[in-house]
Amino acid sequence: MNRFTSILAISMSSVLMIGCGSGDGPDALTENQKNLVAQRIAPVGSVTKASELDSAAPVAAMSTAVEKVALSEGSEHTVKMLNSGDGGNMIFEPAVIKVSKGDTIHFKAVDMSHNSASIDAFMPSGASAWAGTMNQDISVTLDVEGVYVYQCDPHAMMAMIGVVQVGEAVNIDEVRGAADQYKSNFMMNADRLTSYLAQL
Ligand SMILES: [Cu+2]
Repeated sequence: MNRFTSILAISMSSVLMIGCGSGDGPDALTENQKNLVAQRIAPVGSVTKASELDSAAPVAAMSTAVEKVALSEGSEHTVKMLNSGDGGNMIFEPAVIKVSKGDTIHFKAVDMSHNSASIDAFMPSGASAWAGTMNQDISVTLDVEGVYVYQCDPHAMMAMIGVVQVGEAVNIDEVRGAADQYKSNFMMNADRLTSYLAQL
């Protein structure tokens, strides 16, 4: 802006000098006239470069994009198995849930052709696996703290998966590491697991 202003000032004053055409040198303008000129060529407002506009906005948007899931009240929680939900097709709802140690999750077979099954790579050590029967509800009590990722077996390739955090996310690093590999199994909704984990 300083540079811009001085270039403008120089070019404006040369024009004025030429325009006066008196040839009398610097004394051609009175003090009052010089002040008037100075006021006229003073820049109005401020200049923002396009490059400055580009850099700031997207960073701010990204940092607020992910909404974290809050701890669910009570000790019993329901997760629906759906053909279609708010988050897409072939989906658990809610797909991400935070509960307390010892809580029970009831997986409800609202729509047909789904189940809920734990995945060995996505459980805290010492936790028990589960594998629900197709088209049937299953209740799972989670006594070991950590992050669990489970799936619907027939729709695993469509990323019909869900995430439960029990207590503290003690195994989150292992889960994130395994998720990077596991994503390659998904033929559809490939970013679901990453976005679910980001909500913890
Ligand atoms: Cu399914």
